[in-house]
Amino acid sequence: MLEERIAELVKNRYHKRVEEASDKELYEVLLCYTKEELSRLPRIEGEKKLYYISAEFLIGKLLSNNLINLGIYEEAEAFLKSCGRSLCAIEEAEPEPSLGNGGLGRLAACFLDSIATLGLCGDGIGLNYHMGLFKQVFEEHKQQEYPNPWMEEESWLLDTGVSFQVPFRDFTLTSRMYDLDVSGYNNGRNRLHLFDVESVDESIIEDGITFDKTQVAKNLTLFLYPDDSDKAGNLLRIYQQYFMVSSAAQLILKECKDRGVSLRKLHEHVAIQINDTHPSMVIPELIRLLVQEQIDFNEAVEIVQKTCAYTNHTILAEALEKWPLSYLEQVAPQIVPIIKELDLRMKGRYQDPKVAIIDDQNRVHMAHMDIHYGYSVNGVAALHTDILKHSELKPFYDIYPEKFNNKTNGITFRRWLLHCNRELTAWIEKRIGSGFKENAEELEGLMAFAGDEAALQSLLEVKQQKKQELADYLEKTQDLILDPKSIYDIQIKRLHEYKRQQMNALYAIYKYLKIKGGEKPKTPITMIFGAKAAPAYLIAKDIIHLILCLQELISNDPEVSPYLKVVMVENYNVTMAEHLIPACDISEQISLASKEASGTGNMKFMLNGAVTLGTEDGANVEIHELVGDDNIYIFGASSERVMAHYENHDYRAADYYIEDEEIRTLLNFIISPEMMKIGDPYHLLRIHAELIQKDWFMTLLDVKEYIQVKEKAYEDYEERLRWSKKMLVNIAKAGYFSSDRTIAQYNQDIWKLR
Ligand code: GL4
Repeated sequence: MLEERIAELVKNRYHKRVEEASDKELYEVLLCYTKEELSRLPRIEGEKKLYYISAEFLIGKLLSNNLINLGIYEEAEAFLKSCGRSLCAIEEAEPEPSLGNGGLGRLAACFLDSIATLGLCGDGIGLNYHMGLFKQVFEEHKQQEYPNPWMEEESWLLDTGVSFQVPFRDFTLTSRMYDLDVSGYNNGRNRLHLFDVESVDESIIEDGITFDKTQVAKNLTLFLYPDDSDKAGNLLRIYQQYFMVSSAAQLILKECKDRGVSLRKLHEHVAIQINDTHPSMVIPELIRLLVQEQIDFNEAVEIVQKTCAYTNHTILAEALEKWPLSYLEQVAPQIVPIIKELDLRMKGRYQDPKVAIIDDQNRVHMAHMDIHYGYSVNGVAALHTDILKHSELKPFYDIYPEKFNNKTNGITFRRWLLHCNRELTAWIEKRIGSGFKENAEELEGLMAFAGDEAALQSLLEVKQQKKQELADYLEKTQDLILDPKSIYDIQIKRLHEYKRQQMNALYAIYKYLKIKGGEKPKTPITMIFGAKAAPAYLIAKDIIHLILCLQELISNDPEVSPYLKVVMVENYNVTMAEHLIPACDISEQISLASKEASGTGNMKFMLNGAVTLGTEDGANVEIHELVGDDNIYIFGASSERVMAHYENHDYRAADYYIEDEEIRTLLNFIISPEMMKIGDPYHLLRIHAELIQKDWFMTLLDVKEYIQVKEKAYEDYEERLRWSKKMLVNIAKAGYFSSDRTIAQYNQDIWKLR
């Protein structure tokens, strides 16, 4: 069936045999075939339906993922192989939809996979950005940004023909709904609805990724907003958000009507998850639409309150959206009186200005609206939820303790193990059978092999193979040469000061100087970075510059380069992560404690047998608890200590610089003659000054312990079988971080879908 249909499609479309078609042609045929198969899956139905609204769905490439979930990957691979073709090579032809910035967007994609896999009736709702997150190119050791289109003539999108009128102050736009089928693993399907405007005009893109921000009808869905944790407020963002939630609210009410559900009982048939505050305007918008449906205002508020649940993903102040009321008035004045009324009601009840929706500067605190007018508030890891309850959102927790709950993040094992690491999957299957594919907790069964030398030895061989594959891939795609015999130490994530790539760069300087001084590591070290910086985040771009200069300096130094290599991969994205993670030995999770809400890369690495080097932050805390002290490298100041420093304003980076000679040496190397020759003095001087004078995320507080603990990890790496046991324990304990577990908990505690 599969064989005949694929051969037929190749023949009809290209008048060729499978053997003769190009990889691109075969990709298009597989796309078409897979879409047909997806459409045959039953839609998941239910009395109650979840709508997961998110401004980002970082879905990544979809072909393999769908083939796996449909249960036909092996068959397709074998057939193609029999024609002399490689499914991996064909996959390369698929463009990656990068419709998200980082963890938050990727989490939404993992969740959709798990919702369908668990057979829960739930669709995603977002925006159909024409350009995914910008394409990153390095020019003169600096990041440059270019547009990143992903929609080709043929894509996974299905035009539903469904459309809605979205009223703005100065004009009305028609939204059009495009769908992606979301397959569950051996289960039915849900959908991701992506709304678009027909009038979008890609020709208004000027130099790089700049465009006329005022032409809203032409730019509304043109770009994904390229900021992750620091989101500068602006009107376009509000246009996007209102467009998304108005379309969402109209769709939800339409589907209820189609199902014959009384809107007065909306909450019995619908749960809406608000993913961070980007979709928060769905609250006033739904109230507005319910009132239009002749429902009394008070009742509308109550209905919405029982329908909406909010997830917080960060405590970074700059990421907590606060829109000036005047901006909202300019974009969607119809929801302003509703927001004002919601605010007044709460001001009547609670005098504490910290819980006001509209503050004394007339800014609307979106999260506050979500908490007052939703029924659930969750954080994304145990530590993060504790910080929300007892510090960031304490005044709210005091009012509504029952609304607060934790949902530690998770990842889909279909993509982050079965797809990206087939060798490890086979290794596991050989030892504990295939049950772990349905029930991730079964990975625990691997603990029985912790003392099995043959198993540990072959686990090392799997890792070695993945390291070789990464080296081949990077050589082919980026002209980078890696030594597969070296330790792969990897830090991949968005570039942000709180994630502290700069601290890792200081380690590179430390090691460089040691090697120069004659202390050579037993096993060579490869430090791999991958990160995009928000285009307007200058210090983050300086850190990229620093890393790229170190890369060049070290690779041109014959004394050092056999022992140390620094590489920064260009345009880090989901596809690149799928190559890097299986090959990793040491996973860098070194954020300043309290700042990384959860992290999800940490989970992907662990699942693939990397050992974490990290702070007690986000989900690292839970990883530490699960694997125990022997199987993780922990360092750094505690979140309590860090928060106390912020509270007391008593962290002074300059003191460390002045008092500690070693720290001074490392920092001053940034502006040494050899670095200044390679790099741009303006940027190197700026990052140097920043680290001494501000260092807002306390690099210098932790850097020495970091170096010490990292050295210990490298030393332990030498004992190969003992190291392999650490790898095994990490894999065995990773089951908890399956997004299937996370979603089951969301459903049990929040959505209650069945
Ligand atoms: C983030 C957090 O920074 C990250 O720790 C978390 O894992 C992710 C998903 O919950 O959400 N918050 C924002 S904003 N961007 C993220 O990636």
